[in-house]
Amino acid sequence: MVKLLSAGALIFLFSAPVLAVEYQDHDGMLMDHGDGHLMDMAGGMVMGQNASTLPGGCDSIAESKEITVHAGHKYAEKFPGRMFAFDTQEFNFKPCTKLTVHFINDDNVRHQWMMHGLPKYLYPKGMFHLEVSGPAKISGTLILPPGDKTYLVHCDIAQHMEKGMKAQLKVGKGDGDLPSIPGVTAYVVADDYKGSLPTVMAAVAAAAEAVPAVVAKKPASVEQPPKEDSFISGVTVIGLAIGLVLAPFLAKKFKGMSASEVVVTIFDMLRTGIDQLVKLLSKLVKLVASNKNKILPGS
Ligand SMILES: [Cu+2]
Repeated sequence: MVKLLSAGALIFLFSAPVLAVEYQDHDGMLMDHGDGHLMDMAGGMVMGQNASTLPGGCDSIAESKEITVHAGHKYAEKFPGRMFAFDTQEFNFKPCTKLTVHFINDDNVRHQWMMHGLPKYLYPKGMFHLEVSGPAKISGTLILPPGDKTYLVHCDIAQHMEKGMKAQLKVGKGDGDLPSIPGVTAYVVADDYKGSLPTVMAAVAAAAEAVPAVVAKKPASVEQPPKEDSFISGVTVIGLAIGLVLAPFLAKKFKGMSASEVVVTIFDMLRTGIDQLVKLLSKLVKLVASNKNKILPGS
């Protein structure tokens, strides 16, 4: 019983660190480099931080809001074909809102919460930007401009936006919707889900069956009486066997032909065989390529 208990305690002790994800908290570690640019040595970064300067057209801060946004692979699972996502794809705030974003990166790679289109006199390059290598938390504050406008929020790490890490933030009523926001607007480049996995597998199996039949024609053309060859590989044996089987058929076909006619016929058959093989293979490649997304889980 004591053994059992201690074993249980050991399992618990060893599993606890695995179960609990340690998030590195960058708030309080950041150094202010001026112009709203904060950084730390652990790779946390805030750009466009602005907690006090009112954008032109705002008489006062309309309201103060705090949001927590998660970023990670697991949030993309509900969007077929996507790899990364935020846990929220659409945000809406009143003009002149003071917004604090707590950004939590759940992945073990780098992610960003990058907002574009802000007034450049207040936000360098028109951006407000949180960035951190996960798993980690980082926070930043900005004051949203007045007016109805839709802002793009994305992760700018190569291919992360294209793979789904994209959202829109509407100030006021916004000014329309952005394309390819997962779950919100249609993808600009839509994935092809017409074929199902069983169809693809059946096609692959059929093609695989057809290929050896075509290949078999090649040994037929080099059909020769068995040679006194000391080196007999498996391929040689198979080739000879096929040749022997096809010999009567070829003998009939070549009956009455001159030697040159036989050679021409053999080359013709070879060419047809290779042509068919190439056609089949390209068909197979096209089929597999156009349906490769189907093999992803959850689709
Ligand atoms: Cu990312």
